[in-house]
Amino acid sequence: MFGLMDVFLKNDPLSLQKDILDHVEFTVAKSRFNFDDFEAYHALAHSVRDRLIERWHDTQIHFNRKGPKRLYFLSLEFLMGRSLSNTVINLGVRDQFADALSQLGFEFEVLAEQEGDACLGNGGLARLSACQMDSLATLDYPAIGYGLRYQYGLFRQVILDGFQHEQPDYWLNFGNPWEIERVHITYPVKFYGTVTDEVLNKEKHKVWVPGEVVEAVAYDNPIPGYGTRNTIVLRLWAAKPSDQHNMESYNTGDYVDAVVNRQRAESISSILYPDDRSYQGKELQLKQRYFFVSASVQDIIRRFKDTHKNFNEFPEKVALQLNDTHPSLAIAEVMRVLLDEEHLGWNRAWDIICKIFSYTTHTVSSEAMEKIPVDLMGSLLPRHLQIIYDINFNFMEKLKKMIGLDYDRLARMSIVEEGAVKNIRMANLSIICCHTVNGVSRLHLELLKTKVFRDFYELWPHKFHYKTNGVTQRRWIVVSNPSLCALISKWLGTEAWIRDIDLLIGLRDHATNAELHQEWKMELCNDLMLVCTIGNVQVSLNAMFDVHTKRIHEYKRQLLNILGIIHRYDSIKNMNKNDRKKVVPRVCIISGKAAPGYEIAKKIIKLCHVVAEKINNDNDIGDLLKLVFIPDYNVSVAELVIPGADLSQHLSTAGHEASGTSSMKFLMNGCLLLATEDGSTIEMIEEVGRENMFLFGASVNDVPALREKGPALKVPLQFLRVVRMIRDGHFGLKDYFKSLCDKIETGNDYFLVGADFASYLEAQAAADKAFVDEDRWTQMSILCAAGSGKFSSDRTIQEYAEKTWGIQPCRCPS
Ligand code: 26V
Repeated sequence: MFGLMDVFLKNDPLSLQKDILDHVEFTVAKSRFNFDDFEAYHALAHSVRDRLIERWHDTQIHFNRKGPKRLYFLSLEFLMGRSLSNTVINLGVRDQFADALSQLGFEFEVLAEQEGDACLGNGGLARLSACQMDSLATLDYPAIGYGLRYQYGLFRQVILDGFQHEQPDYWLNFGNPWEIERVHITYPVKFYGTVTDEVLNKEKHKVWVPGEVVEAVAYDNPIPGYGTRNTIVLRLWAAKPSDQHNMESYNTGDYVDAVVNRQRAESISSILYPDDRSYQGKELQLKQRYFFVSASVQDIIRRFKDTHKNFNEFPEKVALQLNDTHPSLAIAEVMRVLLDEEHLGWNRAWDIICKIFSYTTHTVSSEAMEKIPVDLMGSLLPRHLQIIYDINFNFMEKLKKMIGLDYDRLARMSIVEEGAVKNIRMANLSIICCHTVNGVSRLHLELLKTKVFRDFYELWPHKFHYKTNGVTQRRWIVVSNPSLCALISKWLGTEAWIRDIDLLIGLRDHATNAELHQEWKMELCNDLMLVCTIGNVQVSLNAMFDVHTKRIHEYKRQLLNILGIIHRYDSIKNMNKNDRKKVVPRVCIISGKAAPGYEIAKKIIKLCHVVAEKINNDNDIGDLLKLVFIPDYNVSVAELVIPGADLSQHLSTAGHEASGTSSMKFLMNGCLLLATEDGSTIEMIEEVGRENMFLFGASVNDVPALREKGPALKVPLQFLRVVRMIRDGHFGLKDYFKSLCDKIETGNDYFLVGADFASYLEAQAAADKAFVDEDRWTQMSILCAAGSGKFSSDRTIQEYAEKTWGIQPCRCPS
């Protein structure tokens, strides 16, 4: 007999081998005497999943017994990447599985390569959600993540003749061993229809009679913590046709048409929108959001009602976090359920709303704030539109009493934007209804307070805070850079930093130690892996590996990097033999996707390719300079590139990057940063010291004045020269690149590429100089890793838990 908390599955080599072979035979349905790497990966993944499920059940039982306040993290995007290596490391069974596999004749790393990435998100915001889930689990917080189970993840980027093409990412093709389909956890989600007044127990109530109902099915993805038994869940919703609600069509219409129509329901969760700049007001996109929000809210309320008779305790048991405004319909949805289904009455429902929601914004500009056309909302979600109007009416009345009849300000702060097309401003709705609004770095909060949300900040200063982003050291050091992980543990004399990142600072004590320098340099030299993947381009191992990887955006200024590379190329060409001997060889790596409709970003990708073509084939340049574009940047590519980088670039025009998180991953891995003083970089300067970074460019306070200057702005001659080279067709396609060159023409250069060029080149020269002095470079690298502790998502999550969500750890006994 097993006791309740006994461990069910054993992790000795024989048990593991048997489990894997069982899964080969019965899950994958291949003979245990004959299976390939891919089949072995699936069997392995299922054996790991069994262990995850066991822990997750135990965690659920524990949470249910203790009944803590829970955090519900609502995000439309999660960029999880691969799961296998991360899971076995967090479960603490990596070596056991690797041994068991090697006795079966397989290599763990080879099987891990079989897994595809789960790319259910665009960029920074989505990867941040994934890091935060890891920290929530590791820190034992009772949390659940909610999202959408897209059938098509972010498009695959294919480069043909230097141009980006998009291909669908049908990632579920071969099955997904990391999810558990919950056929019995389903909720109906309503759309369209009309709202009527009905009298119930002598009270008037609104009744929403929908025009369409779609079923949401739960798919659970367990997320294990590290160094704890706690395993939480990311619950993703998939759409399927509703059996209960759409029967009528069979009686009236053509049977075959009716079935085909039913299938259309599934399209709601079929595709991730690939634009990370703007919401286009598309009906399907709004449907998707409400679908996810409604299913999540029903699930949350069902869980609460399992143990509570009324809603008095709701705010003590529930914290709802909105990851940007994308899930902000949840506010109107909770309000609707409390009013129309639970009959709580406006004041009581509103009181609850104001206590449970918090919101984090991930953008800096007001143009990027989401708006939903009133007409669209009124047709798809008629009851929600009424509720939002009521919230706005109450707010406006209150506001008039507070600020008087300042109509401009009232109009700016209204949830409803008047104009040719009336819109609902989702950020205003969120600020008005949430108890806390968080920015993602200190500078970001400053910009919110003084610019984008100024009116609201003046009204409610207490609502506005910031939690500087962080990333998980489990994935970004332990999983992706095992040799650095071992080195750090050796020198700190403990592995405890994997849960307690503050210990990393201990590396500072050894920053000048010759023995550590030796080992650290060896570690930095593991570029070899990277070189192998760079493929066709021959690169020198002595070169500086200079990496610039992120979504392609004008504000992220990949163009500045490419112009710098052209300048370097041009300078080398004009050098004599002796001077060339002093050049530090460089391998420049650029990687990132452009939104499919973002023309300028796509031109930047093509420019990168034509410049690479020219430089890499110029024998006169040889090893001194190479430029490589790695296609299809995703989490797995990042895991490969980040540990191998010597220098990484973060070039956003100051004031445009809310935080930036890739810089944190590079920093932890001892990679030096060449960066503008933007987003979280400002806080990095405080942690690692200005002298250990290569900083350049206009500061956020300089930017407006520089823009003001327009055509009078001074730009260096080198800048004019490299732009001229492109214009003159030095790299071909001069007509095609004309619009790109026009964008950085003096007077038109919104992102200040020309204004920052001279200072960019100086920072590059400083990096070259530091690289030649190996001891200095190594010391800087050690100090970067040592000072990176603040940028762990463990710190971020702890701050959110204590200051925003009011939740406590709830640790499952092991
Ligand atoms: C906007 C929209 C508009 C509606 C359609 C879907 C969508 C998706 C993304 C966005 C804005 C991009 C949000 C984002 O990823 N922001 C990044 O968030 C990071 C994490 O906080 C932060 O480090 C980056 O600076 C910020 O750009």
